[in-house]
Amino acid sequence: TTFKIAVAGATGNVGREMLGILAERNFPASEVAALASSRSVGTEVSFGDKTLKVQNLETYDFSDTDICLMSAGGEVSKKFSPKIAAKGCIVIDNSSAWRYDSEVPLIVPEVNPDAIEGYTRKNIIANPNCSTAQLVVALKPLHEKAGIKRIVVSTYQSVSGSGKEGMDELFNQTRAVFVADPIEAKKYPKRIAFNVIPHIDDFMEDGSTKEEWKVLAETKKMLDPKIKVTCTAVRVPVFIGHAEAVNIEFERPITAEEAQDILREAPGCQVIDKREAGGYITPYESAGEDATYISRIREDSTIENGLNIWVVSDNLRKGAALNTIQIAELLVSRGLVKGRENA
Ligand code: 11C
Repeated sequence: TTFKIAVAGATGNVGREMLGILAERNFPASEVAALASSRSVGTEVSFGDKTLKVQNLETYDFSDTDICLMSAGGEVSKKFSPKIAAKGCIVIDNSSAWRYDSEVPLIVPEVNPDAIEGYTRKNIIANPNCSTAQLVVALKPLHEKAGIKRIVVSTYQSVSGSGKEGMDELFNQTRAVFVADPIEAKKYPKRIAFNVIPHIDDFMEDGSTKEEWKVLAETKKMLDPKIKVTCTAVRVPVFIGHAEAVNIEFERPITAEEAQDILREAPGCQVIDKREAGGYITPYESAGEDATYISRIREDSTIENGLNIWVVSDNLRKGAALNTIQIAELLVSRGLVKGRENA
């Protein structure tokens, strides 16, 4: 059986990564359409060793498309996803538009695969925020073992999380520093080159940012609504790979050694934890990789049943494109999407 796939937002950071991963994993696609706004129509994007001409999302006929992987931003998704879903095409959306809708499952296949069955209510499935995806992959097996009560998360998020413009801004400002040109800040409210910015997404009434709220709301929805979550989200001058320092308080005792053993066996996780110079992962090494890496696993003796961990993953892959394609694979493996028999 093969499936007709559309990638909406195909020219963006995540859209291009989606096309790359579909090809890399040999997704059983009979056809892949690259879609974007009318501005990008006619440009070309790579799909494995082929190139695809970008078609217009606004006029594309979805009636015989099985799955639409959507990464075109929240506003576009709000407008188009219901229309696409009404044509019988399942939308897997990477924006925050549908994540908090009780009729839309929010899925990380290693964490809550069974929740996918709820997709039929809207024909839409949501993909989490990049910071949450890698976090819950690491937390799930620990939660099963010792029950998580509360987590304190500090993120170190790369500029690719804010799209190509974020990457260009880091590059241009870094170059400007070296050639002593004036520094222009367009994408971020402060300079990002050789700096860190404690502000991602909009501010909310209680003083937290939307990014920090997303980590909280999405962790509760996917892992356990009883877990208390507090987060500080920080943008750092790194191109690809988000890192997170996570302090965890458990219901029951768990040693660092037990946590290491559990994480070594856990799906999607890779432990790199040598307790010596260089014996840990950094975002730079995570770029282009699929795993959620965990390092610096140690007990926190300032609280009862406490652990600290360092979690790193490629935000464009597990944080976005890879997870979306794993959701599509889950639909296929559970027989939830029809597709067509090969001739
Ligand atoms: C960032 N986490 O790094 C954001 C990007 O809700 O899907 C993804 C925003 C989202 O800026």
